[in-house]
Amino acid sequence: MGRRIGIGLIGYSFMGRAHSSAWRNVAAVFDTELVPALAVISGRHEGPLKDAAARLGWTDWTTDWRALVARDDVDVVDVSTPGNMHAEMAIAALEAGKHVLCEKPLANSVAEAEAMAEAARRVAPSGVKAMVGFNYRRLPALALASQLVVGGTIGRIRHVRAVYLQDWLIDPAFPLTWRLQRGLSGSGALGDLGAHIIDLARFVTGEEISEVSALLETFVKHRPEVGEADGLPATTGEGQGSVTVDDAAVFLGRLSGGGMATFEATRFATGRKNGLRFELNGERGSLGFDLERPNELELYESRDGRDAGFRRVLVTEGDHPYVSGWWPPGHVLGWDHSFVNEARDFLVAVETDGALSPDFEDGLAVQRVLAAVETSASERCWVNVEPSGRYR
Ligand code: SOE
Repeated sequence: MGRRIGIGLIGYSFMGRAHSSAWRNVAAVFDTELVPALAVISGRHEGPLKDAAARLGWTDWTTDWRALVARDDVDVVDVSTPGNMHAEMAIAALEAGKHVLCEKPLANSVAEAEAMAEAARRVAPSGVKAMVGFNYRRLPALALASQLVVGGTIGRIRHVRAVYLQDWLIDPAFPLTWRLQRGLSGSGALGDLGAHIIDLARFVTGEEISEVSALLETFVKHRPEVGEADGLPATTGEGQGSVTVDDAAVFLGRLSGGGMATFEATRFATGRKNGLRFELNGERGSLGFDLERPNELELYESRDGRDAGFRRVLVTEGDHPYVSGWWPPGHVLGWDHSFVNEARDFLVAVETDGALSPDFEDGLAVQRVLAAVETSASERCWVNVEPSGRYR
């Protein structure tokens, strides 16, 4: 019998659902000492919030997130809201002595991310943990990729090639939701999708991105305004509003180890629904990953012979990262399992007062790359990224 740890979740939409499922299932999958109790969920609109609480398995609900933070039965505050609320909520929770899991990207600006990292540093000596939800690190294949690179299997990294492609904005009639408003989301495809592949590049290579050169584009500049009906977004039919974020971002980066990286993040890749592809070329080999085949890693190791070539590693063995908690070899995992694995790492770090990653310093490092990309695109020049000191 494990020990109870009370969870308070702010946000009940897409990420709120993914995180609820992770908190519900983690202790059944992994043998964690801490067992989450889904204490309370918060959101702004009572109707859909009550429905979500019942459907997602939460004991209680409140429309007042500050009341959630203040509760004695809440040990962890999970911030799964749009980015404009991350800083205020996460800092309030850390100052109240609660552990925090915050969705990505960490914040809407470097200043906010710095304040969050500073708050996390202040409370760290008392064992309070702060993690940012870059869930793709928790896919077994990408975790294995990181282990192989750090272990030297493919040698020094020459190239990172990363794309994250979606197409849900190709219709100009798609409404102006929060993700298309800079005040709410911070940026567009760049922060939403680009942040993931920036984090993966850092995680898998163990290197920083030291400078960038970028191009951003907003293809559809006006879209139907949205208001709210019954607490849910709805088109008002009252006209068009300005899109204030990028639809697509393409950028080059220099890696701190001397390699080159290219990144592409777009919501206009017609036909691509959630296409995250990642390739590394090293001195002695290469690695490839495609989210549409999430259990596989392509591995090439340079050697002589006419049968040399890429081989497909099925990352479902018991000694592969995270797999021991799940199913026998070949019983494949998917996107949502990454959130359960993330919850597991979070609980272990809290239980053991151990190191945890990606922490708010990692979130800040990604935020600095995002900001440098925006500066580079607007000023049409190369921009240095302030070093985080996390990786070499
Ligand atoms: C956006 O479409 C989105 O939902 C991201 O916000 C998630 O982080 C990504 O995993 C899937 O796409």
